[in-house]
Amino acid sequence: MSEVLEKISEMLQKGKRKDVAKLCQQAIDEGLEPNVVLTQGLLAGMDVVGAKFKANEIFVPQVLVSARAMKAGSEVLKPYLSEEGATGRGKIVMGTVQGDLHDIGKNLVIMMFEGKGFDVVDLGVDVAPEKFVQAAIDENADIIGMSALLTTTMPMMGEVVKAAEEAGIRDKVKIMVGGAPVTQEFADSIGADAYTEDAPSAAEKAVAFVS
Ligand code: B1M
Repeated sequence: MSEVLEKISEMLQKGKRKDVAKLCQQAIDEGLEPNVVLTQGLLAGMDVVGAKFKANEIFVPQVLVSARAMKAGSEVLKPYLSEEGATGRGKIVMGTVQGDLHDIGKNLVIMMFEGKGFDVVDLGVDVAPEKFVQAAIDENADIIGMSALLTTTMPMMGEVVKAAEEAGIRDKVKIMVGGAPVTQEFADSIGADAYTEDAPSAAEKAVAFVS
């Protein structure tokens, strides 16, 4: 692997926000693909952070500084991940489900949606089912996108599907779900229209829905 990618991963693990941002720009300037910088630099570092967190080798404060470094790096990559001139593809309301505060994946997915020319309304984290549905109505959205990182909050995705049915908008919006613990099987069980494993495939799927 390229040295700069290893360095990005390492600095992300250490939570060195400014270094991560600088190295991401350096990687781009060296001609590396933005997607490669994202997956093999930033996300590779975040994987290590996740494994250490699980093993109780690091704790919430360290994870938070790494999360901030991830954000700083993503911001640098954002313009390079966008497709030139892509606009007006459709509208997406997107958020992390109720009870869940993880937003790194959500933000990445939003970045990819925007890169494909979608207009995205970011509802933030800890979003109640009614809020997703009301926003979809108010914004006349084509798609509701949800992210969940906790096994305990995944069921809220099913509540959003139910709320959309009750509000009479289920046939007007596509519902997309994702996040580390979410699976295709789970998405099928709650009646979502799509599950995708990562942010780029979420954006591809969204394009397919509005095409
Ligand atoms: Co949390 N956390 N966390 N955490 N955290 C996990 C999720 C955990 C797996 C860690 C572990 O134990 N190994 C574990 C969950 C266990 C479980 O549910 N079974 C966990 C826990 C337990 C907790 C707390 C309860 C810890 C505590 O307080 N004791 C707490 C819960 C707070 C809450 O939400 N109520 C908590 C808190 C936190 C921090 C605040 C410290 C921080 C979040 C900071 C932030 O988001 N701003 C944090 C982090 C960073 C993690 C890990 C380490 C990394 C998550 C991440 O950002 N990954 C995580 C470990 C892990 O996942 N391996 C962990 C990178 C991100 C890009 O991936 O979000 O999966 P992800 O997104 C991917 C895909 O999933 C997909 O695209 C992205 C990549 O392309 N995707 C979609 C995401 N959304 C999509 C939507 C789509 C399509 C694709 O369509 C719409």
